[in-house]
Amino acid sequence: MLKLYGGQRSRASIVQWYLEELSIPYEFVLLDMATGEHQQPEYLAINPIGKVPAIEDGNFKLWESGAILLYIAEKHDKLPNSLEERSIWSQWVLFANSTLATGLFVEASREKEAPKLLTALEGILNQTPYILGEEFTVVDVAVGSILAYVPMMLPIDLSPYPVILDYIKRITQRPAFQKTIGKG
Ligand SMILES: N[C@@H](CCC(=O)N[C@@H](CS)C(=O)NCC(=O)O)C(=O)O
Repeated sequence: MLKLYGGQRSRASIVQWYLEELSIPYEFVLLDMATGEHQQPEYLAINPIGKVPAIEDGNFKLWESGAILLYIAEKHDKLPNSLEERSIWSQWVLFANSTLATGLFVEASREKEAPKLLTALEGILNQTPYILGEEFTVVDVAVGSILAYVPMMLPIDLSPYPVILDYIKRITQRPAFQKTIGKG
């Protein structure tokens, strides 16, 4: 069975959300990050960078939540066939984990970056219910998790972005979200 390594309230919940969406059986290996279990040789053999999440799928090891999301999507035939379409999906997952997460979470750049990023996403989500169109995809797990963290933990006023607020409401009501990130 796939093993997902994470800490309490960590980004492992993003991967866990997607595993629950696809009803994939997994074992959640909870590391005691407060005592530095993620820095111990046993875990560094899985992720030498010493961060969570990481997975073990048989003998295969993988870390970085975005890479793990795309691996799970591909393994379960959820990615589109054409190179161009698949690249658009990667674009969004990378955007979520780099540009969006940095722009919202890093305090020093938040004031400058957050309005630009949120205004762009407000426009995109005004066209369709999910990032890539009518259907919920792994891209919504990547982008949606970062957006859903905003009201949970960041001092960002989302009231100028009613479409984003509506999107957050839509994705956070999903049972798989409630069972994972939504559990707190
Ligand atoms: N970009 C990485 C971020 C991983 C990350 O920063 N994880 C945090 C927990 S949410 C961590 O392991 N922190 C422990 C540490 O830095 O010692 C991903 O999305 O997987």
